[in-house]
Amino acid sequence: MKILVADDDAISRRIMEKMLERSGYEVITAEDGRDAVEKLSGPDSPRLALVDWMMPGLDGPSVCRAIRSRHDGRYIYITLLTSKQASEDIVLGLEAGADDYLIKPCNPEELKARLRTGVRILDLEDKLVEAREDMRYRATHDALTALLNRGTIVTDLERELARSRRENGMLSILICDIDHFKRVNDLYGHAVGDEVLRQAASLLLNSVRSYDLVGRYGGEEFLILLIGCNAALAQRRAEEIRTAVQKFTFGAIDSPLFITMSIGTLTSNDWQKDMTASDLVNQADKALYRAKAEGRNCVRNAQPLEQKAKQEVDAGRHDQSQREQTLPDTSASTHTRLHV
Ligand code: GH3
Ligand code: MG
Ligand code: MG
Repeated sequence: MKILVADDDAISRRIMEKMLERSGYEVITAEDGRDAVEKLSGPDSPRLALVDWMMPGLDGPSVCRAIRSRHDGRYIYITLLTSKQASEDIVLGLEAGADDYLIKPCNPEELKARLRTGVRILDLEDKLVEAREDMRYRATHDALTALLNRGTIVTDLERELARSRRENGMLSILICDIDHFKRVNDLYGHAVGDEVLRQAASLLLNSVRSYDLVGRYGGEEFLILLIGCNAALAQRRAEEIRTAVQKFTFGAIDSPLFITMSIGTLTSNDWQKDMTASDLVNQADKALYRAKAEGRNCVRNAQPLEQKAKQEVDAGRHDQSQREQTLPDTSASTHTRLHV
């Protein structure tokens, strides 16, 4: 384990370095407080530090304060070395952020034992951070597919809607639903259904750019947010996804299994003022229902209300049939290719 030894006195530094190296530490030395703060920065810097109190420039307590004022998430266990014995000095050192202190000259065995305490505390800290990260991941991701879960993708949609309004940027949402998925479960069982969902999820994730977002919205329904894609591009991407799913051989059973997907899309950079994320999903969902009604394995586009209203005013009519724009069905066939 790495340890930083900060002491302006070269001989004390050398003695400490030798002793700690014999105990198995990888020692990094600093000649003053500023040097210490610098060497305690960066992802690979030591997390254990032995810092002399009296140093030119930044003294030990100032080093502690500088380290504790950072918010980089890495905890550094700091032991102050001091010849000060008065309790008010010790209190000052601990209040500056030191974890422990040792009075010089220090007993090597006591120093090693105190450092072992530091290592134990750092291990505990690592486990806590790991547990926190694990909990954060579980709270935001779907357990079966490892995609973003419904709550997270909806929150992301709210954020992207706000950004689209603020920056006038294009935002597309794609709601994708596996066709006749119930048949997969009915014919092959739930475990095969689960495997198909996992593979479909990773296919979707691989079909988008790294800054687009993919979430599991419901059972066999996925929500994709394409950032900065205009309507034509979003349509093309949805078609590509639909085709990729249609062509993909799902390896969930001994023989090849094919499925298809219907997709509803919605794109705009000019959203109605009071429109919420769930209004957007509802509109895309209506386009998805049309895709289902019109044979499945196809993409249908919903036009944002704002644009529809403008067009209706321009056209001077309120023809219900104009309320949703239909893309030509470019799929080779609309029959279900579920080979079940
Ligand atoms: P449609 O083409 O109209 O979408 O038909 P569908 O069969 O895909 O849709 P339906 O809503 O009738 O059925 C969805 C099925 O998805 C029913 C449900 O049991 C299944 N399902 C939902 N979540 C999971 C899951 O986590 N694992 C598995 N194996 N099945 C799931
Ligand atoms: Mg379905
Ligand atoms: Mg469904």
